[in-house]
Amino acid sequence: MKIYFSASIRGGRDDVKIYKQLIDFLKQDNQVLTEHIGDPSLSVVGQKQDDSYIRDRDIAWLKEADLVVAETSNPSLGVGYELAYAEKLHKPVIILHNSKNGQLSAMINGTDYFKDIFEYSTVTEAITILKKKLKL
Ligand code: 6IA
Repeated sequence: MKIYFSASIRGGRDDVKIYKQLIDFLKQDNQVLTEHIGDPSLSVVGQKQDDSYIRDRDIAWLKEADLVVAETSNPSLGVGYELAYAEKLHKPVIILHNSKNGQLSAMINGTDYFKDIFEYSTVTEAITILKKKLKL
C-alpha cells in the first residue's frame, strides 16, 4: 500500500524523531511516499521558487496514495491543507495526535469525514493504534 505521511515541516520540527519512528514502522510493510518528513536534516528554510514544485509534487503523491497518515501534534498549515485535500479526494485518513500538545483544531476534529482520529501519548501507543488500523 502507498502511504502519504503528513506532518509538520515549517510549522516546527520538534517532533521529527516521532515522525521518523512512525515512518520506519509504516515502511516495514508499505511504501511511504513522503519519507523525507522523518529526516532530521530536512531544513525548514528554502527558496521561495521551489515552493510551487513542492506543492505540486506533494499533491501528485497525495492523489497516488491509498492511505494518508497525519501526525497533527505540531500545528502546521501544510498538514491542514493536505487533510482538507485528502477529504476532497475521499482518501482514507488516520490522524494521530499527541495529547500532550494541546487540542486538535476544531476544523479537523469537527470534520465528520475524519473518523479515525486517535490521541496517543507514547510512540509505542501510536504504533499499536496503527497496527490495529492496518490489521497487522
Ligand atoms: O506548513 P508545513 O511546512 O508544516 O507543512 C508540512 C506538510 O506540507 C507536510 O506534510 C508535507 O507533505 C508538505 N510540505 C511542506 N514543505 C515541504 C517540503 N519542503 N518538502 C516536502 N513536503 C513539504 C522541503 C523543505 C523546504 C522547507 C525547503
